[in-house]
Amino acid sequence: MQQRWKQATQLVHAGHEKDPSGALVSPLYQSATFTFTSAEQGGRRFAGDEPGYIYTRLGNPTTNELERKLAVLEGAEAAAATASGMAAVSTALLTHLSQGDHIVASHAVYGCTYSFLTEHLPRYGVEVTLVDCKDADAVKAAITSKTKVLFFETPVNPHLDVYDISALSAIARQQQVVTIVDNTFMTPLLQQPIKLGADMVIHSATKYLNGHGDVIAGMICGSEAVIEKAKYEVLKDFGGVLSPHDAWLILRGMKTLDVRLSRHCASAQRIAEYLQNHSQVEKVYYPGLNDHQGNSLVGKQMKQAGGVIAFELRCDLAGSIAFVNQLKLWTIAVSLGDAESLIQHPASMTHSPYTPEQRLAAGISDNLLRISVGLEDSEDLIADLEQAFT
Ligand code: LCS
Repeated sequence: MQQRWKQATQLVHAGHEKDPSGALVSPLYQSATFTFTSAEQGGRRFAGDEPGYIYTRLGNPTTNELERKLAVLEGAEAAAATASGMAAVSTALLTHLSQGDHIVASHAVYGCTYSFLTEHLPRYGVEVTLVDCKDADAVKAAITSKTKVLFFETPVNPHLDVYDISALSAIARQQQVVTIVDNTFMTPLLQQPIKLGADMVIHSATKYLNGHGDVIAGMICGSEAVIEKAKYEVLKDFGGVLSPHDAWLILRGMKTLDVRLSRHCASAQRIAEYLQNHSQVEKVYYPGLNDHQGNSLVGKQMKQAGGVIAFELRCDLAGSIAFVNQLKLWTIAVSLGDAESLIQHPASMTHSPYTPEQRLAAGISDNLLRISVGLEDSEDLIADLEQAFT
């Protein structure tokens, strides 16, 4: 039944089980461990012969509620919560990859994902090929007999390139390659990669899912079998599980995701158009604009264009930095998807793990600024941008 609800209803009710006390809101199970009625029962639980909780690193009722909710929203069989978006990236990849394997990944991804792909995976004997996933033929050509995973974000952090999930997943599937999509910028409300053919979805739940800037968290979604492996082989031993308190905060935050996203998207469209028409702006990157590379997929693959915009000013780097420092209402900070509107400089902040040459190859210019449009009134946000231009 939960699968048939509209997503706004799923956000409020999916995964929730009535509490015996009658509490409207699920209680927070802030407990590291769970008691057994006998030594025999403990043994049975460890052996998997009896269901029930053991220890929060292996499962917790509050965390499980969040996992059930996100799985329903993504149209996945199951989900696992992780301690950060990076724990989601590493867990999803380590679930599939072993020494000698090969992965094809997008050349433009969040900075620490880039480090994980290019510095850490090779240390464990995994070969990585980076490609521009706008070019489906290049993706196809990069796949070898050793390729196990195709990994990309769409839209891409920070310049919002959009990749065709159905086309890329189909190419991967033909070669028995697993497609993993980072859906952080969209959330399942704007894009459902599994329904488009991807095998796994990951999130930095730090962003829109929680939405209040007070939690670091991640999620992975996929088939029952893959999530079982991720939880009881990778997360159990590598240890990057989410704290139940943070899971409880995300459960609270997610109830309002639908209404928050409506505001984020409407304001971002307005602000993108304002920037596009500004004489001091060189280029705006926002999928909701007609001239954007991914515009034809808005309304199809993605319901709306989201709340993040990137742009370049008609000035040098020092001028761009001066513009950022001139803002009063926009806050200078990394992260995105919060109530507060944020601005950051990818080359020196989120994408600083790249070398300048790697950024150039990935299409991330040194002049690029990235904004996350918050929940303030868009007129106030535009007025603040306007005073920073003058
Ligand atoms: N995936 C994407 C697309 C991200 O944007 C981020 C973080 C992560 C994964 C990692 O998530 P975390 O561990 O931080 O929860 N992106 C950030 C950003 O653009 N600014 O600060 C963090």
